[in-house]
Amino acid sequence: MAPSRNFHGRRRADVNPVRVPPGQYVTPEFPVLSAGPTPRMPLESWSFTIRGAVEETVSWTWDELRALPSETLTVDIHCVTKWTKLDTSWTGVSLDTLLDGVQTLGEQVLVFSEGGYTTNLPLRDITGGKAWLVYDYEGKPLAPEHGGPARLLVPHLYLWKSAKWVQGIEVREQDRPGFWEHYGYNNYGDPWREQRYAGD
Ligand SMILES: Nc1nc2c(c(=O)[nH]1)N[C@H]1C(S)=C(S)[C@@H](COP(=O)(O)O)O[C@H]1N2
Ligand SMILES: [Mo]
Repeated sequence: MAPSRNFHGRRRADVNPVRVPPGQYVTPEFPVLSAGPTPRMPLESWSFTIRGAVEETVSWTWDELRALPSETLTVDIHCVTKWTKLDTSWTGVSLDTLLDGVQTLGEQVLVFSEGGYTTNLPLRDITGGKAWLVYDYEGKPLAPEHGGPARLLVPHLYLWKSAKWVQGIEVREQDRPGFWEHYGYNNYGDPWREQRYAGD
C-alpha cells in the first residue's frame, strides 16, 4: 500500500468523533464558499461599524482595529455543506471588546458585509467569548477569498454566520433574516442540533 494512503487512513481514524457534529465529515481542505465575487477592500478605507438600536454609532478604522487587544484561538469550523475543519487557528478582536460600552435594548443583530451579504443572529451569540472579528488565519493575513481583510468568526454556529468581508453589525430590537436565512436556511444554525434548514 502506498505510504500516502496509509497516512491518510491513519489520520481519519485518529479523528475524535465527539468533535464532529452529526452529518458532517472532516476535511483537511479549506473550501471557498462565496455567493458572489471576492471584493477588493483597501485598508485605507476599511471600517467596522456598530449601528442600529444603539445609543451611539461606533466605528473603527483598520489601524484602530489593529490597536485593540487581540486573541489567537484554535477552533473547529462547520459548513452546512457538510465539511468540518478541525483545529483552525485565527487571530482577531473579540466582539466583547468591540461591544464593550455599547448601550442597547436590542437582542438581535444583522451582520452586513461588502457586496451585500448579511446574516442574522442573537446578540448573545456574539458576546461572552463566542465571536471574533478575525484578520489572521494560521498566522498570516486572512486571504481575500476567505474574507480578508477581516471576517466574523462564530465557530459554534454553521459557517454561513461567519460573514466574510464584514463591515459591521446592526443591532436590532426585531430579528430580520439575513441572506441565506431568507432563502430557507435555519434562522439559528446550530451544527450540533443539525439546524441546516428552516424547520430543522
Ligand atoms: N460576505 C460573505 N460572507 C460569507 C459568505 C458569502 O457568500 N459572503 N458565505 C458564507 C458561507 S455559506 C460559508 S460556508 C462561509 C465559507 O467561508 P470560506 O469561504 O472561508 O470557507 O462563509 C460565509 N460567509
Ligand atoms: Mo456555507
